[in-house]
Amino acid sequence: MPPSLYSDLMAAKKRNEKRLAILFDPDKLRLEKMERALELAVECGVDYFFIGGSLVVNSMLDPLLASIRERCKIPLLLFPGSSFQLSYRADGILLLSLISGRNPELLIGQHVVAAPYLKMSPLEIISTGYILVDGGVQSSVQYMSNTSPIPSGKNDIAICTALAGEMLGLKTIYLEAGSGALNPISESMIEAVAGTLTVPLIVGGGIRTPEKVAANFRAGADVVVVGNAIENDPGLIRELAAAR
Ligand code: 1GP
Repeated sequence: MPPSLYSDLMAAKKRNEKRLAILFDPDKLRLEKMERALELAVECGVDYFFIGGSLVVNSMLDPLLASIRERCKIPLLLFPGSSFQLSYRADGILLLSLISGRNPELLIGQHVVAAPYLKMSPLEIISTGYILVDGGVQSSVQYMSNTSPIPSGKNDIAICTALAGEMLGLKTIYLEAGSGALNPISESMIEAVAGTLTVPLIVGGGIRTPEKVAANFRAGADVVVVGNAIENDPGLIRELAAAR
């Protein structure tokens, strides 16, 4: 049996090896740009593709997963905005519980609906404590989830939320500033949260430069996620990958 995505991620964390994830939102995808992004991702050894978005109103999810799989073996992880965004064609799913919020649907409700599907599926399930932090502009996640993000300067709240998530058994913690955030998660918050966790820390939202990727890794992120910046300019993948 191949090693699981999660044990591989934990092993990488122990070796202090960093991972880059590219987020494809099926709604925003432009095919010509995706082709280029895939080529470069393979060439540069990108570690994961995360697939999902806050809405996903088109029916592109299955065809998108199939067409990426035809072209490369980079692991495909669903990053679903709702229980409608599920597919057997991925390798795994970040099963997100929005632990920064107090919306029961996103803490446990949608998970109950999705559980029978997931139980039957071949997907590897990686439970994830999803923590939304204020990124300086109202994000789609904030609006759609009807929750308040953690204020960007409140490292203590982020630490306690992440710790509670780990204590509840969640396998990773994801600090999210929201897609297109003006202010990505601060290095000081990443450092504070990473310092208290034993599970892998994923960071995303508003990350646009290799310098920022490198700074996030130095601060303790195990996985950095970039979406918009690559959708705009797939050529950036080379520099982002070199920042690991
Ligand atoms: C993934 O939402 C982010 O965590 C992606 O954000 O699109 O701003 O890179 P960007």
